[in-house]
Amino acid sequence: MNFSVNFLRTNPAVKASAAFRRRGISIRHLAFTFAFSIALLTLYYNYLRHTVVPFPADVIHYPQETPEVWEARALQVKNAFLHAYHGYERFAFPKDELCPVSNGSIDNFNGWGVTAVDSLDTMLMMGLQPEYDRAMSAIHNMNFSLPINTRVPFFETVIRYLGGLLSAYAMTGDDILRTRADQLGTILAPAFNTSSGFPSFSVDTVRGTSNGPKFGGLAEIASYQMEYAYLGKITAKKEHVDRFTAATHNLHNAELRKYGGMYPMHWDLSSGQATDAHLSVGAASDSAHEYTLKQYLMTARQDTANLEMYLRFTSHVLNNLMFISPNRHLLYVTDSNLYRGGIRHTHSFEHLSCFLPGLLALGVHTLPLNHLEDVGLNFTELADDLLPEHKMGYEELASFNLTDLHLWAAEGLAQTCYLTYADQPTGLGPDIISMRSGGLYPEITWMEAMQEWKIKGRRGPPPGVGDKHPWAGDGNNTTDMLDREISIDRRDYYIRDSQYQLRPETVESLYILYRVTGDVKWRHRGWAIFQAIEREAKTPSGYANVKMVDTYHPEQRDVMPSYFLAETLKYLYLLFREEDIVPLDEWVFNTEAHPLPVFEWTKEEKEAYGIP
Ligand code: DMJ
Repeated sequence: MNFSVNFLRTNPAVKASAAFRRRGISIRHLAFTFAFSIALLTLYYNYLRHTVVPFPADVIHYPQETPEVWEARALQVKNAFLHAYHGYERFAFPKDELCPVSNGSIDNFNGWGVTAVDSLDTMLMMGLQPEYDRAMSAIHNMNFSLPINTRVPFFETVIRYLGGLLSAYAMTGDDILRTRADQLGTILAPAFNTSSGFPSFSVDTVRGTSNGPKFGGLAEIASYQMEYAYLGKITAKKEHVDRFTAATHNLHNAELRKYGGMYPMHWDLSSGQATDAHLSVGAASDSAHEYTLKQYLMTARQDTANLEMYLRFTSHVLNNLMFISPNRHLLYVTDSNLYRGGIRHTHSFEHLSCFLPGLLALGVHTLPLNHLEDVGLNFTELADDLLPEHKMGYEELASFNLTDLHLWAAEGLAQTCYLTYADQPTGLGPDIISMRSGGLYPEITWMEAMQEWKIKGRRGPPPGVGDKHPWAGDGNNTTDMLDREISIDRRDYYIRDSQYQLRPETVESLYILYRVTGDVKWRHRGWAIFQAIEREAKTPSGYANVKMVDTYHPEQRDVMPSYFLAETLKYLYLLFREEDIVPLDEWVFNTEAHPLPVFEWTKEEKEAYGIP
């Protein structure tokens, strides 16, 4: 009893309640005040906050270096390539990839020496004749033999090997490269033995049979059109041409009404229709979207079906998958999926998605986005067979100058890709981050912010586009967990996968943006990334994936993917070269950075192959 009395006397809640009562404040008053505050907060976060916030830019000075400085930087990239390739030759060739920490090797892509084949055109661009000649002697002896029951992954083999052979052929006209490409394209063809004509995951090249699940990821079933089209062109073989025309036909006729005109991630290889509603430009989807524009450009802008697909996919992304982060107003692209009858966004932002800004910039450079009637299209009519909300989205996009809009999207996204590197103590970018959005944080789509920016008189740069400094209060040098959490919170994202995998997508976009805009800031950002690679990823024999980019002195992983030589170093080299040695109007990069030449089908070819 005594205990209860004492408890009531000393309990702070009871004391506070008595004090309130003495002042004439009832529980109802308190409840009302509480509810009113919650309502105000909700209003603030969901409406006022993003209607009153402007989207200011930081003032950042990018020095105008002399051409000699940039050429010297290109030379440093060439030396990095030589370091990596010589390490591969010394410790791994003729196996697929070098293990750059242990000086071992690994056969992870059929064991045909993928690093050598993937590197051919980079060597040609860099003028590395001795290395090229040594690689070519292996290609002369290559017969693609394998033990029975080996599964050859179709997608990776096409983009790395076939793309590498075709690109080197385009640059040299050397017949042996065409012969090897033809042989490879032919032994991979059983992959197409599905009812839909979309390729299966892998091929047993000895038995001539296809393998793999009944369902395929979008990127894997729809990223070979460029390679097979060019292979058909240079071999004059209808069977190769048929592969890419079937893909275009399948994709163009797929039922996309409920997906807003964008291709979802998973497909049934029998019916040729999508099996989920997961919309993404990241892993398992990326290059299929990329090939819509690139196939159109490579075949001299004749293939309107691919142009339509590109415009539908980018329109859906601009309207529905791009968001602005709450504090720093970072522009990013994420995924959506159906969840309990509604649409949910993950707010993940993948390094793999960082190809998108480059693709958008390439579209700006090559397409008459504001005069699509010149290429026989009407922009808003592209949404005629979509749902009314999607049609409205097209009309909103059309209320802007489309060229400006696509370029702003490209610039804002590329800046965020770069900042995910610059924000880290290593200067290297994580593989996946999660943006703060939803819940207490407002979920602001980019187009909502753009409409508001327009209504308010277009003051300052468009949302997410103005220059931004890297995150200074990175919280990494504090052991106080709360400080760290607060800092990360204000940074607007946390890191979900902290590995830097030597991937190319960010520097690829920096390179294309530099060529399209001529703005040196893209070069400076690329230079910062190259220096970080030299500092953190270099090993005595090559370059290695880096484990935790958000820590000081991270460990390295014993992996050097062939795409580091085929793509990452190539794009950095091209970014710093003064001379534009791969003009974007004459060459189109496949998804593994192998440039293929723009070509036109002749009248006879069109008739023979049934190309419209
Ligand atoms: C590369 O092999 C290709 O760019 C592919 O399309 C996806 N990503 C890897 C590198 O990140």
